[in-house]
Amino acid sequence: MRMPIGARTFDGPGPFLMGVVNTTPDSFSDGGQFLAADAAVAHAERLVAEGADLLDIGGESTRPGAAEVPAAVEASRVVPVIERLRAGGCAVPISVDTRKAEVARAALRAGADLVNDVSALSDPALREVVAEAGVPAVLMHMRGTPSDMASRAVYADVVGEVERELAAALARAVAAGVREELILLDPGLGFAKTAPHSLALLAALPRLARLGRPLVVGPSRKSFIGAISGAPVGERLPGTLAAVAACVLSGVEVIRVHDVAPARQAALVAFAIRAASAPAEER
Ligand code: PMM
Repeated sequence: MRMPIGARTFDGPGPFLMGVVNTTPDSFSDGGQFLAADAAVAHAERLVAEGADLLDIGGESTRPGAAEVPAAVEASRVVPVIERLRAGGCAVPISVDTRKAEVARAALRAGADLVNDVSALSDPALREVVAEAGVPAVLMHMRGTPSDMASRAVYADVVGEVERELAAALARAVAAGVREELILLDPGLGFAKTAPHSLALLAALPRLARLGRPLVVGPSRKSFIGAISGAPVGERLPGTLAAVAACVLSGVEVIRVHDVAPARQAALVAFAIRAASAPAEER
C-alpha cells in the first residue's frame, strides 16, 4: 500500500499494526472520565513504545448487544485523549473509531488523522465529514448495529456477500467525495458474523484484496477464537497471534490488535516466512 495518513506515508506491504485504545470509563477504571483519559493516554503511549504504527481511539463499545452512546458522551471520551496525545508529540497517526459524524468532526479537530467506521460510512453525514476533511477512512463490513447484529449473521455465501457489500460501501463513499485512494476495507470479523463466518473470511482474504484497496483486519480477542478454543476473552492472545500470522500470510496491510508487542513478533515472523516463500521477483 502507499497512503499518506497524517504525518506518515504508509509505503510498502506492511503489515502495519493498529493498536487499540479504548476510552470507555469502565474499561480502565471506575474513577471517572479524567482518570480514564489518563489511563488511555498512558496505554496509548505504551502501545507506541511496543511498535504500534497507528493508534485507534474508540469511545463506544461495539461488542455484540452493546447499547449506543450519545455523541456528546463519546466525544467527551475520545477528544481529551487525542488532544493530550497530540500535545505530547505522539509519534504515530491517530485513528478515531466512531460511527458518528459529530464525534469524527470533533476528533479530527483535536488532531485525529483517520476515521475508522464499523458501519462503513453508512451515515451520509459521516461520509460528508470524511470527504470534506480529505482524510483516510476504514470501511468495515457489518449488518445492522452492534445491538442487533447477532441476529443478522445469516448468509448463503458469506465471502461473496461481504465482498459485494464492501464494494457497494466503497462506491457509496467515493460517490460522496471520499477519495478512493484513501479508503481501506475491513471484513469485520465478529460483526454480524458467526465463528464459521469469521473463519471463512479469514480464509478468503486474498480474494477480498482483489477489491483493490488495502485491507484492515481485527481478529484481536474476538469470539471466534473463544468458539474454537473455549478461551475466555482475557485469555485469547495465543489464538489472536495465530490469526495475526494468517492475516500476514494472506497479505493484509493493517492488523488491529490490543496486544501490540506480541502481535508485532508474530507478524514479523509470519512476514519473514512469506518473504522466504515468495518467488524472487515478488520480493
Ligand atoms: N473491531 C472492534 C472495534 N472496531 N474496527 C475495525 N476496523 N475492525 C474491527 O475488527 C473492529 C473495529 C471490536 O473490538 P474491540 O471492542 O475488542 O476493540
